[in-house]
Amino acid sequence: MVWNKEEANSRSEMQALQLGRLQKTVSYVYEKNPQYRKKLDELSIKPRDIRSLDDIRRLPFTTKQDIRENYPFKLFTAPQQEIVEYHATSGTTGKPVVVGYTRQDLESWKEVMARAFTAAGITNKDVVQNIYGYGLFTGGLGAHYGAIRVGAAVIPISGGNTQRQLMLMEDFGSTVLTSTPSFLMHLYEAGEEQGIDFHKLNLRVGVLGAEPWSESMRHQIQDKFGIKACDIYGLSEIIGPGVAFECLELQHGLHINEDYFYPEIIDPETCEVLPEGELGELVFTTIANQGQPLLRFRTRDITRLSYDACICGRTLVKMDRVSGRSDDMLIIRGVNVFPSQIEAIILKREGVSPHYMVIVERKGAMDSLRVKIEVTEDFMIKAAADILKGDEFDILEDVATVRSKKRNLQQDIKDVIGITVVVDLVPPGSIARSEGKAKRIEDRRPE
Ligand code: DLL
Repeated sequence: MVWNKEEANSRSEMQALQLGRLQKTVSYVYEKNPQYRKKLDELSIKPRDIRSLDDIRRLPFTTKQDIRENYPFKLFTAPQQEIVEYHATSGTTGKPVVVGYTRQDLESWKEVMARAFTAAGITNKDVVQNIYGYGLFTGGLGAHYGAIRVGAAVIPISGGNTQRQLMLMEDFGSTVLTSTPSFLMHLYEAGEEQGIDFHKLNLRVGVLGAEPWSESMRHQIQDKFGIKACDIYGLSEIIGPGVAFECLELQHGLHINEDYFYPEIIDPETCEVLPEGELGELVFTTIANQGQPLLRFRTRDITRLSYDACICGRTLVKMDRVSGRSDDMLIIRGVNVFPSQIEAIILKREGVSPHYMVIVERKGAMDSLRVKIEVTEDFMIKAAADILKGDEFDILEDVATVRSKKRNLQQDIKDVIGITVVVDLVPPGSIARSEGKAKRIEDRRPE
């Protein structure tokens, strides 16, 4: 079932809709926004030059830096009195990236989120425990709006609050969890410790995103909670969550709401547009936004597009799950490394949990990689029991197991990423948990 009929448009219907909206957006920003007018004038482009969808390639790119430099409102195109809500991302340095929504933008957001929830099978019978943070982060309110639009009941609990999350999950009979995958894993561990059997609860579906996660992480979450887990993607600059979403039927690849956000894939080095199926940086032009429309916004997220038909009946173009960000990519001795590659290996191994931290250090002129990985609770309990029993043979066996586990992980990671790493196995709970997006990289190299 689709929420809007546009989700199943024919390609020609979709392209006609996109072209009309693109032309309108270019005229709108040219007329109303001095920054865009200046940029387009410098390139000698007038709105009337946009005659086909391919003409989008003539438009300039926009980056996070451009938004920052125009802090807080200079890239807004709608007049101040039409803005009804602000959001912002914290970013790592300096001023946040600010976005502003008009009433109509909020309507669009509700619609695209309703599409995502409908695709995950969520209806007015559901109780959505919304674990995404409320506030300037778009996750909380985005999921809130979408849940209400489909008629579900929302528990606006926000992030953190582990004990209360577990209590309400049981007492309110939550059927849907909306959360970052990493925080959900933390909730599972906390609940398991208290003897909660998640399979006995009413939980059915998870709509998870805001950070990269792997297929193996999906399987673990589905098994542990007894739910189906669908991926949801988005970024504040474009609208927040709801830019793209997975369907329950296939759970493979995310449908992009391309009648709102026009996607392209570019080579991040040359900025050349890549053909369908090639891996590169995702770029969006918002073609229905009013508050702060963005032309060719460089997301830094790495993925590929596919226009193949989907079994769910949607014709919306699909993107692969995001494998990482080009700026999350570590370059170690010339080799490109994504934390997600390491995560995929960890998740396939027994005795270790998906809580890990990749540490980059520099010794002399050489960069080196260390990966801290937590062992599981079961593994620790057995080792501790052997030590208490004082059975030397068992203790020696435990030590040998740890050593071989460490060696195997080091070898597996080397096989995949191509460089030697040191693995440190650490006790459960020793890597800091985040209430929102997980932090996986600690770069200790001097600036
Ligand atoms: O994370 C919006 C969101 C909230 C999406 C809730 C999904 C659910 P930002 O804080 O601006 O917005 O961060 C955007 O997070 O460019 C990606 O790098 C990453 N990201 C978001 N969703 C996914 C996902 C929200 N499903 C940045 N898979 C994006 C991988 C994701 N990465």
